[in-house]
Amino acid sequence: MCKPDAVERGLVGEIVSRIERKGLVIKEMDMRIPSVALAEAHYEEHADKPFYRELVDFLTRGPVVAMVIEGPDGNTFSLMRMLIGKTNVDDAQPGSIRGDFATITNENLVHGSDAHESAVREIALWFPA
Ligand SMILES: Nc1nc2c(ncn2[C@@H]2O[C@H](COP(=O)(O)OP(=O)(O)O)[C@@H](O)[C@H]2O)c(=O)[nH]1
Ligand SMILES: [Mg+2]
Repeated sequence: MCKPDAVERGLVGEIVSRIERKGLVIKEMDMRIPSVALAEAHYEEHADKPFYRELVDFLTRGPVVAMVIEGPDGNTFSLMRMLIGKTNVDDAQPGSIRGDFATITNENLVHGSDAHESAVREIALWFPA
């Protein structure tokens, strides 16, 4: 998902281009402002963190671009996490999306599922059948 900061900064094309050039396939794509309920459900694993409210406010402040990305194996989430880079901007390597374009961890441009099961859960949330 391109988060609101990515849309605000005009980086959606750059991010989508990197996904395509990697050889991954965009199966679904939808731009929308998520409801608070959707943002809360999306980040439910962080519900007990001190930054949860800030995270939900951030994700709902403007449009995001939600995508379903498919690769040849069951490891697409892992390939995407490589493209995206580490969560903390101090660790995100140049060459990754966060490493090249993000300067603050709170606004690090992209969300990527962190496991196959997370991807299944998140796809059902964002693209209900
Ligand atoms: N405000 C705030 N946001 C944070 C902090 N740590 C992480 N985040 C944000 O919360 C998102 C979710 O955290 P996490 O699942 O650990 O990272 P990700 O899977 O790499 O996106 C991150 O992408 C950051 O945007 C923090 O300490 N404060
Ligand atoms: Mg995460």
